[in-house]
Formats: sequence, structure tokens, C-alpha cells
Amino acid sequence: MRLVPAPLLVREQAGDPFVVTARTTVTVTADPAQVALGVLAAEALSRVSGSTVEVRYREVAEPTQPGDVALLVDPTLRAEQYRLDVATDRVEVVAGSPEGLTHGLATLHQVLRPLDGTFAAWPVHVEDEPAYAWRGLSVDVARHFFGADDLRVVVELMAAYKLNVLHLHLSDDQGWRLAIPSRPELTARSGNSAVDGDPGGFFTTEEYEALVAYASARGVRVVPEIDVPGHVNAALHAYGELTPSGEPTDVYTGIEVGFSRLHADLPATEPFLRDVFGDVAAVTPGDYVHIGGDEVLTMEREEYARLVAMAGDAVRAAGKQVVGWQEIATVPIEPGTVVQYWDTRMDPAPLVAAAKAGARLLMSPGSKAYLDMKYDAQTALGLEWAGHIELRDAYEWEPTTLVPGLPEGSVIGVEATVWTETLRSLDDLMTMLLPRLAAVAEVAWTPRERRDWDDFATRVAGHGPYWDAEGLAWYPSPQVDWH
Ligand code: TNX
Repeated sequence: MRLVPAPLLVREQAGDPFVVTARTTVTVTADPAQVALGVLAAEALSRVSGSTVEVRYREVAEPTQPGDVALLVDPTLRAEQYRLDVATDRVEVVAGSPEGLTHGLATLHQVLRPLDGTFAAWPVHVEDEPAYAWRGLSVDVARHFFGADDLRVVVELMAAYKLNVLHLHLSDDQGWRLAIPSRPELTARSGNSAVDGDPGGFFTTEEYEALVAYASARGVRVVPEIDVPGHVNAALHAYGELTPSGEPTDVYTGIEVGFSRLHADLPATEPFLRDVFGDVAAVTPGDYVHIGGDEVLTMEREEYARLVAMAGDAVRAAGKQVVGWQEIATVPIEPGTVVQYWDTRMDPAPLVAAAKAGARLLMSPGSKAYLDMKYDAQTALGLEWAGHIELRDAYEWEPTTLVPGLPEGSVIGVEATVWTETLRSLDDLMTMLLPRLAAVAEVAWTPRERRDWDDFATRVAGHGPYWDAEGLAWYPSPQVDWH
């Protein structure tokens, strides 16, 4: 059985396979989250098997029956903990919450295979739970725009590998990608530009909320990022009041970083931050909003500190918790702030100090988890500043010891990123994500003791046909025998 990420415990059982037929029924209790999941599960089973699988309501105390794919919530389990039991006559997925059920269903999906014109799963008992609560993928929709159709494909892929946070980089020098009702010029003037003069685009409030709901139904939370105080040319192009001259800047379609900035002393700056983060928080059901904070190369530390504090205050005033890139650890931040490690070239001392002072760390090391890096010198797409990242590089690293001296328990998660300076289409994006996203997902889910490269390489080899069946582009890494 080729499960990725590797579960904590897998016990194969004797017996004939469970076969999906027109009599297979997904059963759920009346909890709306379970009903929604039941419908998705039935749709997925119908799609793979060609039989119409229906959903049936089941009393909480009612025993499961032959033919059932039963979804059960057991409050004695932790939220993301799940159990999957495939027997010859029924399937039971038990979890601590609907989120946990999405993981059990993802595992069920991986154990199903084609059999005699339908789909079947061999009897198995799985017990499982993630190592980290935050298992993310950050997608840069600012350099090139990826719309809701593309991101729904990304969400499906994330859910298949039990990733639960979609971090969207919604603004940068080249474009602004989310409508902000209090600041309409952001998308009106900066929504349609992109790198190289390629077509841009942006999310209306309604499109964005629909995407957030789509992700949520699949166990994926969206964390929006508005990058300040650098990476702001799109904002300066839309609102001249944010520049010292009062004049809007020109559109920027190159791929340099570090040149644009907000100004702490301009009277328009703080109201801008309040309005933008307030409106972003209003379309964010989750707890977190990302303020960026990276690569501000033209500012003294003191002004940078003031702007990071202003952005953080705006996020907290809107009722959300703050996430920022590694650089924010060089200035005072509130305890509990989530700091995202990325630049393996930078002195890690401020990060370690911030963690000791109560910051929570999200690990996105450029040399391992930056999936916009080329696989090797021959890769047509991607960048190389953090080196080449072959599949094995993306797999073989340990989040807690990568940076020496981190206090126990300070790492809350792992996040892959994909920046899109060179990526224009969903195929481009997928070619960089697959197979490496599966590797980072296993680093995020499976504890170190159970991770093994050779074993992973054997398991992931079974996923190529699944990606092909889904029509996803992928890179056939020579490190795996894809047969
Ligand atoms: C660094 S990662 C950046 C991005 C680039 C990326 C390209 C980070 C916080 N900043 O602006 O797109 O490298 O790999």
C-alpha cells in the first residue's frame, strides 16, 4: 500500500476486498460539516468507480451496516486524529473532528484501486495523526495570477496529501490580487498587471469567499498575505498618497525585489494598513493573517520596526493573529507571533532569540521547501537562488533541528512555497509542485522516526498514475523508479 504521507500505523488484514458498487452508501450524522463531507466522499467514490454512490443519514448511536462507508466523529480522539477500517463488507472512518475525517477519506482514496471495472480496497486498519498542526503551501498569485479554478485544483491536491493551510501571497510589486472594498483602486489600477506584462487578474470578494469555503470543506484553511512594508509597488501605483512625492509609481513587471517601500511618517500609511488588514480579516474565517515583512532593503531598522508594529496592530485590531516572514524577528514582536523561516543564507540568531521569547515558528527553508527552485540545472522553469532542490532534498530534512538552538516545541509547522516569477500556467505550477509537494507533506505529517527516503521513493512511485489520471503535469524525478 503506497500511502503518502506515511501513517503512524498501517496493519493489512486478511479477507476479500471492499468493492465499491451502486449499493455502497456513505453514511453520516446530521452535523452539517459531516453531511458536506459525506456528499464530497460520495461524489469522489462515484467518480472513481462509475457507480452512483449515495449519502444516507444515520442516527449517532446506530451501528454501521454492510455496504456503508461510515463517517463517525469520536470526541475522545484529537481533532486531526483518525482511524480507517476497511473490511470486506464496510468501511469506517473515525476521527476527532470533520477535519480529521478529511484525512481518513484521503487515506481511503489512496488505498482504493481499480478492480474489474470498479474500485476496491483491501482490508486494512490505519491509525494516524499529524506531527504538526500547520502543514501549508504558500502560492504566489501576485507575480503571475492564478485564479479560483486553478486554486481549486491546488486545494484538491493539498487535501490528498493532508496539507491544511493554503497561504496566498496576494500582493507584491507586480500586482494586487484581492478586492479591498475600502480601497477600490488597489485592484482597479493594479489588479491586471503581472510579470513580463502577462495578463493579471484578481479575486472579487465573492470569488475569494467561495474559494475559502471550497477549501474549508476539504479541510484546508486559507491564510491571506498582504506583503508590507516592502513588495508594495502595486499599492504605490494605486495610491500616490503612499509615496513621499504624492505621485503614484509606475507599473512594475520585472522580477527584482527589495526596492519598494511604505513610509512610516506619511499620514496616509497607517490608515491604509488599518483599512487593508481590516477588509482582509473580514473575509478570513481562520485565525491568521500574514503581513509579509520580507526583503525590505531600503529602510533603517527603526522605521521597519514601526511599520511591522503598525501592520501587526492592524491585524490584531481586526481580531486575527499575526504571521510574518523571518525578517520580522529582527524587531520587537508580540509573543505568539508566527514567524516563517525561509532564508537559509540569513543569520538565524534573531529567529532563535524570537523563538525563545515566545514566537512560534513555521519552517519553509529555501533550500528544501521552496518549490520554485529548479530541480537541477536542466529544469526550464524556476529560480536558483537557494540552489537546486531534487525530490530527495525536499524530503530529507528535519524541521526541529534545521536551525540549531530552537527551543523545544517552538516549531508549529512546515510550509512549502511556490513563487511564480517564472510560472505562468497551472501546468508550470504543477511541474514544480509534483512530486516535491508530496515529500514536504510527509515531512510535515510523519514524525521523523517513521520517515525513510528509500521507503518514500517506493511509495511515491505509485502516485504518478494518480497525477496522470487527474491531468496534472509532474516532473519524473530520476531519483524514483516510476515504472
Ligand atoms: C524570496 S521568500 C522572496 C520572494 C521571491 C522568492 C523567489 C520571500 C519571503 N521573499 O519575494 O519570490 O524569493 O524564490
